[in-house]
Amino acid sequence: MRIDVFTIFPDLVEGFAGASLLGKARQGGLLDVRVHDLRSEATDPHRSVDDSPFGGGAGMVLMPEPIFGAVEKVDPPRPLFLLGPGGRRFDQATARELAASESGFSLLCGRYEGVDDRVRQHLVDGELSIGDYVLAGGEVAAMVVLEAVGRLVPGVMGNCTSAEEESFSDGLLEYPQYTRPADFRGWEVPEVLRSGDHGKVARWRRAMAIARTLEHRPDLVEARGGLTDDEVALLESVGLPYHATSPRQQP
Ligand code: JCQ
Repeated sequence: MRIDVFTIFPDLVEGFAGASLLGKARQGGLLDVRVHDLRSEATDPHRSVDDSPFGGGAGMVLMPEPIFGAVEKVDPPRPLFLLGPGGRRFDQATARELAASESGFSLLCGRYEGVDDRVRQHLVDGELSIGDYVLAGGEVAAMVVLEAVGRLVPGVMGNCTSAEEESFSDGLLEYPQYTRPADFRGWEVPEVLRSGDHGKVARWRRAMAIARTLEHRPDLVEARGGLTDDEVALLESVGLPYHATSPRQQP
């Protein structure tokens, strides 16, 4: 899968894409991440990428020429997304969609007080936001998208099952994990995990995932339509209380 990134900080994004999981996926030929420097397409001697806003006001705006120039030079895979706080929320479902795309996609990192609106109107296909906060630039957001999508591309994760089993794959938080030692400073690993009873372990983990999600992220339980009767029964069977909010349609 090819992913092109347009930025005024190519070294930052390049360093990230070359390290760890993404770097290995790239070396293995599974991911083709191409980082492009917007400044290299600046048209003036000072290689400017920003200018003051028409109509006045504080700060700077990313100019259209370097952006159109950089994008048109390489004809990147589309859709091309602008990263900024005004975009559609990037979540795990979006990551899954993007990871499933054959031809890939591209990311444009916004910056300063904004981007000349002609970029939004005539160049990009959509806008993505990683959350309701304002960053100095879209680079960190682009790296979030790269990592969340990259790890879902088939073959990228070493352990093929773990991406699937993990948090959010069925709308629940993860169950508690433990490793050695069995007793750390007097805090013991739950007995069930050392019992060797795989069925019992699986039920306990499922119950804990449900209980944790109810406790910390009731919005996620709501989003999947509440709990099934079986899930409520499972919670009760391991001695975890359940206070119903709204009933769920039985599958
Ligand atoms: C991304 N959530 C927040 C900052 C303007 C498009 O124009 C701008 C882009 C940025 C950088 O992105 C974010 C962001 N997701 O701030 C200002």
